[in-house]
Amino acid sequence: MSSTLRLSVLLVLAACGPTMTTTDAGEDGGTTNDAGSTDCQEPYRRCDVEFRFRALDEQSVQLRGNFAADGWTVGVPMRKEGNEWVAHVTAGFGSDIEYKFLINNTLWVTDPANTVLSAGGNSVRSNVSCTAFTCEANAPQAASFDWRDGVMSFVFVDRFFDGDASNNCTVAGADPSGQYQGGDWKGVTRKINEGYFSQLGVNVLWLTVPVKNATVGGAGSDGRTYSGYHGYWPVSLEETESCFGSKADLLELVNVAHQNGMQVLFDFAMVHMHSSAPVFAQHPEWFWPLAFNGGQCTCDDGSVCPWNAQGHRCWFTDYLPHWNYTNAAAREYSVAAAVKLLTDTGADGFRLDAIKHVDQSWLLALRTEVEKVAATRSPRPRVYFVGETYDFGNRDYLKSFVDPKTKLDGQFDFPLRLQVLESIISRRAPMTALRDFVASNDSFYGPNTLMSPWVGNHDLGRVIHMAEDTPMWSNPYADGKDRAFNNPPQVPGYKAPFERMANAYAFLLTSPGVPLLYYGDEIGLPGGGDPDNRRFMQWTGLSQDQMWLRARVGALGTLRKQHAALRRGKRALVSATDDTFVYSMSDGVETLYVAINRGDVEQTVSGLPSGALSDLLNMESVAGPSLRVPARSTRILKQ
Ligand SMILES: [Ca+2]
Repeated sequence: MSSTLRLSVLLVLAACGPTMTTTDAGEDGGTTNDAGSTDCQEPYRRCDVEFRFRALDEQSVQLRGNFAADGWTVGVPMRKEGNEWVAHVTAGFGSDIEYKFLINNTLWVTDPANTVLSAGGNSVRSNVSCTAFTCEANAPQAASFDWRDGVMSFVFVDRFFDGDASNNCTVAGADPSGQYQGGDWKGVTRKINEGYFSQLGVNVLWLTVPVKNATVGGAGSDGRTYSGYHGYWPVSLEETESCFGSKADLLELVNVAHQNGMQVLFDFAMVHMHSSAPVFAQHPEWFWPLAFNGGQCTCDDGSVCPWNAQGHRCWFTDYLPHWNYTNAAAREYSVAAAVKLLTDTGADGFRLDAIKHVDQSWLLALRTEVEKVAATRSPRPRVYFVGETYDFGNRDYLKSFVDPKTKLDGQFDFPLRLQVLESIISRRAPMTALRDFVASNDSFYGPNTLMSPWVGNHDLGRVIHMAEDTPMWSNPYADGKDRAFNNPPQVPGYKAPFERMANAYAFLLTSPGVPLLYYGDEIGLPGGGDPDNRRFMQWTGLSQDQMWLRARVGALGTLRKQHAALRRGKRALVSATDDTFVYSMSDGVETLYVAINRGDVEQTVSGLPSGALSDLLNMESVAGPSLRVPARSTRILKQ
């Protein structure tokens, strides 16, 4: 660049200070126990990044940026080498560095040798990479499973497949919908062997709680009697659930999963025990006193608050004593049991139920103890913890539990779920709203976090009904209870809801994180709220539309598996309208484009590369920069 042009750049930019970003300010210098180690997964690699600035007659030049917590305020002094100023910083693999040069402590300038600018006007180096690197402390080794590649299915064991009728349980008086229905670990193992999950691209199984539950009935809030088929009424943290088979059956499931390249997460219910649990009789002081008061609880500050508040000191109902983990002995007992469950079975992590209702000391202790075990394994694994914090709006609150080094790797992304539901499935918000949301959400939870994007789970009405021409529930938070027993919904008899579900999966399976498929949602399994949303899995008699959706989910899962950019890449926004959203996913090696039309008529989308494009999902040849996307469909495009 000529000095004349350089001068004009200086003049234009001289008045501009740095644009501070609200995103995470980066790592704090890479203090490591194993500094210099060169065997770790990409997200844990740290690269040396060099910056150069052509020297004229500056007295001093500093590099300022988001590469350190104080990078914008302190920065790094650059050293003069010949006719250039030079500085080095350390940055995480795959990170983006925003920066400016500060000249003579007065002039802020962007990098004249770099044309890439952030929206706020800083220079940007995207997707930092390197071949020589150091590893963060306690990093998972490269040969272990990279959780960025995970696609999760929530397998509701009792409701999935009955592989052994001899273990079936019955609880006297339970309503049929809340009764054990015979599904078991042998049934899951059989479906792994049959390739059911791999055909969907699923390689992570979240299994319902595997420990022994009470085999007595319990009153639900609706007055009906339920069994512990869901696993959330543990009586022992050491014994496994005999209604789901023997412990050997569980070990076999984990082994077969691993042989098939799959990971296993156990649901862990650490909020409470069932009141018939021996540990409650032996150590009543390990539990908060019963403070259930018509749904009211005693919160941390001593005030009365509802169960669903952020309190830790309330029983969910009067037969579920709530652990008091401020008691160290109680905490150590529960954490030790959780760790033993992993070490006994070889499972790969936990889905942590209702994490907001336990004292965070429990979570910190669990991470500490699990990492001690991980350090003894070769290759050292990443033990994945995904939490459930039932909050659709407060991302800061969800984030307060997330830190892969000390707490959760991620949470189910409730706020994103709301936006996917509103924009793609029930179509009450424009696609531009989804675009605006992901613009900040993709990096919101910080480096190395892995959230789980989803649309359906076991606490809400089946999502296929929100995709009907007229959504069954107008409230996006609806629990669907009004249709759980009264007039339970049937499978829709027309294709549009299945196409809208496929669009939602197209989004989820081309987004960062560990996407979740709730069992049965891949066939649009119908159902109202709990317990109707937990119907036994339908294996036969599927409609044409159900089979179409299952095949479509499988095609999307396969594309995600084949193209690292779709699972490990970064999203860039291309274009959006009320009905369409186009974005790219790029991992620095490959770029794919995802074009979603949620509307009921064909739409033309713009902003794509010019020339021939291959639609990998529909196996069609099309051409950019503008192209047509049929009603309620998605194209996944490659140049
Ligand atoms: Ca069975």
